[in-house]
Amino acid sequence: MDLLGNLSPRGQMCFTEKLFHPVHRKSVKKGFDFTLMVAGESGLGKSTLVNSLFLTDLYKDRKLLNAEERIMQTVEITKHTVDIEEKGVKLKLTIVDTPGFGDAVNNHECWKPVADYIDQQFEQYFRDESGLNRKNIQDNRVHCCLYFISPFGHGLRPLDVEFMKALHEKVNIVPVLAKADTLTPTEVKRKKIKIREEIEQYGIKIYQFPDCDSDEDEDFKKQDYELKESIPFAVIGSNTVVEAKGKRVRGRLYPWGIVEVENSAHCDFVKLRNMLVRSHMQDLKDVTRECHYENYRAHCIQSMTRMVVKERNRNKLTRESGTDFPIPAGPTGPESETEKLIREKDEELRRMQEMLTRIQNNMSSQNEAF
Ligand SMILES: Nc1nc2c(ncn2[C@@H]2O[C@H](COP(=O)(O)OP(=O)(O)O)[C@@H](O)[C@H]2O)c(=O)[nH]1
Ligand SMILES: [Mg+2]
Repeated sequence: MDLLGNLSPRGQMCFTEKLFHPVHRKSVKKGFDFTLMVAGESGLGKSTLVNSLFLTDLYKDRKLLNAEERIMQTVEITKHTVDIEEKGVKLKLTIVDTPGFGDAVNNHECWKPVADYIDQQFEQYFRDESGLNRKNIQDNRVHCCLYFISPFGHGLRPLDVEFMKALHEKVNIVPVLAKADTLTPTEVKRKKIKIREEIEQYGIKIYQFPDCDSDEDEDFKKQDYELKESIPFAVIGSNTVVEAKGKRVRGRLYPWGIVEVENSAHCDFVKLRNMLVRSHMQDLKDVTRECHYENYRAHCIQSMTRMVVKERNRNKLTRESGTDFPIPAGPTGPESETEKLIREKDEELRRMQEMLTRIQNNMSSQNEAF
């Protein structure tokens, strides 16, 4: 069920099997990597929540923006890494924050920098994977994106729909209902139902928890059902420790009482944390690799192949018609702008062809190994 448990949500190797698998034995020793992104409107408590989730002050050096900067601001992406330990297993967690979204007057395509960031990580991985040194690849692919929904609206806002739809094919989206302490339990319940209905209605593909087997015990089935019904997870964040019933807890102190972040009667914080770093971390990584990254890779290979074929045909045609370009810069004069462009294009084409050959070789050697 957890990082050291035996549950295999999508029917892959269970964890103990993985422990004896050479690759995974190495992972346990070395630790795991996981990249979590937070996105959503500014001021909904994203930075506070990631701090609460991993108990470190990631943002102690942050500077406040002046009015002018707020208006001009585009999405600014920051990355932090924390090392945490779950039952003796090391986890290197990278958090990608998208602080400014929704702050600017013009929010047109405000999801674009976030989508580009995710693509850039895929691109880097794709280059490394098809390159010569494939042994020590740094995996910066984003495994999960917590999308913050405002508790003050009536369900999803148009920007939420646009944002999630722009990302849902690239990353595992887990929606959260922000600042749940501003809502009564009945309101939380109603909002969750409405948001789930709207997600369905607008065709947003959020991360799907894998179904549990029919032969699982009743307790486990109940937990699984409750997890699915928690979507969007109602969360509360706090960076302060307060005293509640003689115990020091992470919470928010109000004139009428204390809201405890880690009290499951107050919000879904613990459920979310367990889901992320225990029960579903491996599945989130598997879906990233098998679905989102695979889509990206297939798309890349397709467009590269198309370009190579097109270029080959063009070269064939020019050769046949005998109107070949005088490409190389001769010793007689400097290279013209057009010649430079053609040369650069040819070089890129050559690199792509090499990359395609390497990918094909890798694929055939992998196939032979099985
Ligand atoms: N009521 C309430 N306020 C919160 C919560 N989390 C954060 N805040 C407050 O909301 C403000 C914005 O928080 P911040 O984490 O900077 O939001 P971000 O812009 O989404 O990163 C701060 O004043 C926080 O103290 C919460 O769960 N409930
Ligand atoms: Mg922030």
